[in-house]
Amino acid sequence: MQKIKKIKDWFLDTKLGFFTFMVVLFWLKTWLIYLTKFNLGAEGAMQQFLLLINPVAPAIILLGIGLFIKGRKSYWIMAIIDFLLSLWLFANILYYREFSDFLSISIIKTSGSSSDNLGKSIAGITKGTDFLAFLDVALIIILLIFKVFKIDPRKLKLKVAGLIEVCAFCLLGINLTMAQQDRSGLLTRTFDNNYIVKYLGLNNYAVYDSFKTAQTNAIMAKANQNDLKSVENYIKKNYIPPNPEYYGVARGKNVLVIHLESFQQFLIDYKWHGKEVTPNLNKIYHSSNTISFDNFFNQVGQGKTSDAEMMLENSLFGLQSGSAMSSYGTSNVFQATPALLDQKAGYTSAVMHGGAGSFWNRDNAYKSFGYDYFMPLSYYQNKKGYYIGYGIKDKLFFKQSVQYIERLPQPFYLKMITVSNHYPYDLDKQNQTISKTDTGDNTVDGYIQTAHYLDQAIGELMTYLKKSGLEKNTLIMFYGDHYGISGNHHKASAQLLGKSSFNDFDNLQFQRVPLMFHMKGLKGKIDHTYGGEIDVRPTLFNLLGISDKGLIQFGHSLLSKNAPQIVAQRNGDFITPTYSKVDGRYYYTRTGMLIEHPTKKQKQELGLISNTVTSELSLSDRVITGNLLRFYKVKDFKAINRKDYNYKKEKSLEKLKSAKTTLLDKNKGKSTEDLYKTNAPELKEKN
Ligand code: GP9
Ligand code: MN
Repeated sequence: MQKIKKIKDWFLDTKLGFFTFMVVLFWLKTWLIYLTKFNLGAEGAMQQFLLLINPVAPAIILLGIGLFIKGRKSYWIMAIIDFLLSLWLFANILYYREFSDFLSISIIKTSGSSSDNLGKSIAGITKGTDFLAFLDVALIIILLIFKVFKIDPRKLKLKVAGLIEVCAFCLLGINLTMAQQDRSGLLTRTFDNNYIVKYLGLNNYAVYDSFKTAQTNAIMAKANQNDLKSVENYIKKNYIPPNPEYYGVARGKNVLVIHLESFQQFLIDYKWHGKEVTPNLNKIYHSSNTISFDNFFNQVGQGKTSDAEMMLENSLFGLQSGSAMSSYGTSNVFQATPALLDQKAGYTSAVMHGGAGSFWNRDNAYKSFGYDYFMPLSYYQNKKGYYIGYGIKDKLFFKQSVQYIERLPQPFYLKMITVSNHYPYDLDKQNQTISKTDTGDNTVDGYIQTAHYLDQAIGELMTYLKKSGLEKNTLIMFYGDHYGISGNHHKASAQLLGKSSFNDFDNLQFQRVPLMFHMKGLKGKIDHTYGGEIDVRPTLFNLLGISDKGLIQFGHSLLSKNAPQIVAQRNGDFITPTYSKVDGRYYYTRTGMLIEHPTKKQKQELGLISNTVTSELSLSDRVITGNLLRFYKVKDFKAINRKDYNYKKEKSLEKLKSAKTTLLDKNKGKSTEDLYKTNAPELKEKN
C-alpha cells in the first residue's frame, strides 16, 4: 500500500513523473490511432513492433524540452507541445480519410482554396472518435487546472534532462536502423508516405518531409529563366522530326497503355520445358498489326516504376537518387502527356491500378500531370485472397476495371498498371500454371510463374477488347517498366539464358524490356532501333499525329529514320548499336567484347557519346530540380491547375455518370462487363 502511494506521489508530484505520465499517454493514444484511423498495413512481428514503439522517441525528445525549464512554465510548455503534436495527428486523421495519404508541406502549401482544402469540408468528414487525438491533452490540462498535480518547482538537473534526450535520440537511432533493415532504401527512395509513418511514426515523418522540402526548395529557389535557356537551346538543336510515314496513323484512337510490371524482353518467346511462358504477348509481339521494338531499354533509377512513368509521361529522366515523382510530383509544373492529349486532341485520361494510391506519390503527381481520373485500390473490390504483394491480382484487376473502362469518354488515354509480376514473384498455389525454373536461386525461380500469370491476364483482357469492339479503335501500347531480375543474380541469369557466363555487360543488355504498339490496321514490324523509355512519348505522338516540336523533352521518335540511338542509363552507362558502356568500360554491343585499347577515332566517338549522355541527364535533372517548366510556355497549352482534379471515388463516379462518347453510351447503356471472361480461381463458385 505504502509502495503504491509512493509511486502515485512520484507520478503526480515530481516533474519527471508528470513527464513520464504524459509520454505514456501520448504513446498509447498515438498507437491506438495508428491502429484504428490509418491503414498502414504493418505485417509481421517486426513491422508491428516498430509501429508500436515509433511514437516513443519523438515524444520524449519533444515533450522533453519542458524538462529544461523551471517551475509552472515547464508544465504548460509540455502541455502546449502535447497539444501541437495532437493537432498534427488530428489533421492527418482527417486528411487520411479523404486521401489515404499524409499531409506534407507541399500539400499544405498548394492547397489554398482548392478542392482538397480540408477547411471547407472538415465538419463533413470529422467523426466523434477523431477527437481521441486530444484525449490525453485534455486530461493533462484538466489535471493542471484543477491542480491535481503538485507543481514541482525544482529545476531538473541539466545532466538528467540531457541524458533523457540522449537516450531518446539513441532509441530513435535504433528505430531507424531496424526500419532500414526491414525496408532498405526507406528514406532514400521515397516510396510512400505510408511506409515512413509505419516504420518511423507521424512525427518523424514530419521531420523527414520538412527536411526534404527544405532541400528541394533551396535548389528550386536558385533556379531561374536562364537555366531554362540552356535546356531550350540544347533541345532545339537536337530536335528530330517524326517519321512522316507513320505520322498520325493512329490519329484520334483511344490509347491504352499496359504497364507490364518488372517484365523483361527475354521473356518474349522464352520457353520453359517446351512451354511458352508468355504465349499471348508473343502473339502480339509477332502480329502483323504490331510495331515491336527489340532493342528497347528501361532507363530507371531508384524510383523504378515511378521513373518509368516520369519518362513515359514527360520524356524527362528520373533523378540520380530517390523518386522524382515522389519528391517533385506535387510541387512541380509539368507539361505531361495526359494534359497535352487533352488540350491538343480532346482526350480524357485515366490511370487504373489495383494498388495503394499513395505509392510513389501517384495521388498527387497525377494531378500535376493532368490525369482526369485515377482509380487506385479504393476503386476495387479487395476480398480475401484478391491481393498479393503490391495490389489486386492482375486478372481480378482487369476484370474489375471494365466497369470503369466502359464509362470513360472516348477518345481516352488510359494507363493500366499491373502488379502481380513484382518481386518476390510469389504466386499463390491456385494461380500457378507453369512450374518454376530450377536455377536454385529463390528470387529468380518464381519469375516465369508470375510472368505467365500476367500473360494470361493480358490474354483475357485482349479477348475482352476484341469482343467489346474496343480493339477496333484503340492503339494498345505495352511496355515493361524495368528489370525483374536484378544484377545480383548473375549465375541464375546465365542459367536462364542458357549461357555459360553472365557479366556486367550481359546485365546491361538484360535491361531490354518490351515496347509494342498494337492496333488494327497498323503496319507492323519488328523494329531494331535502339531506344529507351525516354523516347516513348515522341514515338507515341508520332503515331497519333501530335506535334512534339517545342516541348521540353529528351527523347526522340524511335520511328524516325534519324533516331540518335543513344540509350542512356541513369548511372551514366549507355548502349548504342555499336558500343556499350558499363562501369567506365567500353564494349562492342554486338559481340560483348571489351574494347581494351580504343583507337584514337574510337576514343573520340566514345567521348562524344559519353558527353551526350551526361549532358542530357544533367539537363533533365536541372529541369526537375529547378522546376524549370514553370518558366516555359508551350504554344496553345494552358498550364495545369492541380486544384481542378479530384480523385475521390464518389466524385469521379458521379462525373462519369453523365459522360458522353463512352462505350456504355454507344451500347445504349448495355454494360460490357459480362463480356469479360476470366478463369481466375478466386471467382470460381465454391461448392
Ligand atoms: C506499386 C508498384 C510497384 O504501386 O507500382 O513499384 P516498383 O516497386 O516496381 O517500383
Ligand atoms: Mn515496377
